[in-house]
Amino acid sequence: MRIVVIGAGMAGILAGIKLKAMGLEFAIYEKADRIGGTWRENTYPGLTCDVPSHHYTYSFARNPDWTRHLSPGPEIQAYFEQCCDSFAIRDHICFNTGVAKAEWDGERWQLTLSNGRSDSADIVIAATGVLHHPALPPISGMETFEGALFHTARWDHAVALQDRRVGVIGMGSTGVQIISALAGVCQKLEHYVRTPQWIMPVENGHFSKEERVAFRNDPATLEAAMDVETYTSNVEAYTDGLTKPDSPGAQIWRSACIDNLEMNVRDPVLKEALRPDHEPMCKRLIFSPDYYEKIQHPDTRLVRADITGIEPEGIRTSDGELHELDVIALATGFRADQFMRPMQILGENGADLDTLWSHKPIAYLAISMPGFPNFFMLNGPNGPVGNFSLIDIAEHQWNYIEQLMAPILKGEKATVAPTPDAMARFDAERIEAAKQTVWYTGGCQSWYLDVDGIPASWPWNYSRFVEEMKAPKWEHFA
Ligand code: N01
Repeated sequence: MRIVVIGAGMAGILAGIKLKAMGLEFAIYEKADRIGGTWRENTYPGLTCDVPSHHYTYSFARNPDWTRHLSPGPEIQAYFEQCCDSFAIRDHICFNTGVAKAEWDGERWQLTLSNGRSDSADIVIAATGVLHHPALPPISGMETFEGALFHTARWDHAVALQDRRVGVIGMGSTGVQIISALAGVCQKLEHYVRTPQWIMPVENGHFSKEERVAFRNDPATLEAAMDVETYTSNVEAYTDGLTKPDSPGAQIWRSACIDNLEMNVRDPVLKEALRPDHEPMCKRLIFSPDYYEKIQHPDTRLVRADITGIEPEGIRTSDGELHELDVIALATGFRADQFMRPMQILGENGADLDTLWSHKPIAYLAISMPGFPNFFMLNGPNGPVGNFSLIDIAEHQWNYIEQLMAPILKGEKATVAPTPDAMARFDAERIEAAKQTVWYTGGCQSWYLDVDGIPASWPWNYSRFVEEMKAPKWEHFA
């Protein structure tokens, strides 16, 4: 039995660690020259995980050394590097090797690699991530800009920012973190915001040296500091708020965002310019300790006028103003419907996943597809992607995938894939539930919405997800 994992980001590393512990033969193919996925590709100033540090770690590899309550990106990258070494999976990773094609030949998966070589596997685990194809805005004249222009996931660190005129387009979590980091650093910092977002206040203090020593010497201290019970009940309350927008829990989150704006933006004109016109949590909630403070920095300016084009000297807005700039950062998000594409994946009878997903991607419980035997996804389509730890989500999914793999590994079943009927019924139920969520009812556009305007995220609460992941319903599989 040979297993191939595609991608060496957070989820692929998890798969590698688990497969190693199971004593199985496996390879991880990684298109880049380093592990890390999103934490490798995003290096923008201010990059921070908005999930509390100690909860954004594998449950079996706690890290006493996080320096802050919310970890900076480079620390997270270093953590994953460290995990690869301490669990000895680096030798299993083939770097600079993408999977161009995976084809089911009736018995096994035949893989064509980007370097022209081939491989085969009994089981394929796709751990290719969700947000990795930058969405470039259709703004005219971008190619004419004489300064530096790049997407935030392709940050050009050769470009100096100090004493320069910098424009950041977009107010998602990325744009907000960049404004927080660059306010007061640049000569002029402009934030171009088409749709203001709600901001949840959060503290981001440092762990003292003493705390970190205590965490290292006594794991019980670390577990106590994590307070898993409270964290889990917060996640539950949060997902309840998303899925039942009228619930008292949702009201608490809503009020916290509204109070944050009311209390922390002094100028009434700026306050109104920053006031969203949709429900809090409709777009993925932004957590920030200081965005409102930083947007009020004397050298920082909010620009709400629409962008009409980019010119050699800068950005032109609908009020006719030309904003002269040296650097433009596109914090314009990602194409969330891409998953492992452009990889070609051919299942039973030559069925092409790209064709099946040409309207929009679907998957049974976000993990598997009918007609694609022994092919399992971590963080696949319509799974839980929200303001909670994707590591925790991937661990639950792995627990489920391990159970799907068991009969194959034992030779009890040659293949495992969901039935078309289970897929269809799951997706119909999912879509109905998605229409009750605040992502749908809250009156906003966001990357959660698919091409039909249906939220492409787990539409039930956290405990339902945990329950579903406990064990496969075998009657849904062939
Ligand atoms: O992207 P986004 P992001 N003209 O899609 C604007 C994760 N993440 O990179 O709302 C002008 O949220 C767009 O405007 P509008 C997290 O899951 C996690 O910030 O469409 N503006 C919006 O303001 C997050 O949700 C962390 O009107 C244009 C922005 O660009 C996800 O990544 C940190 C435009 C895009 O916001 C994506 O966040 C960072 C145009 N033509 C990110 N096109 C953590 O801390 C787009 N926009 C874990």
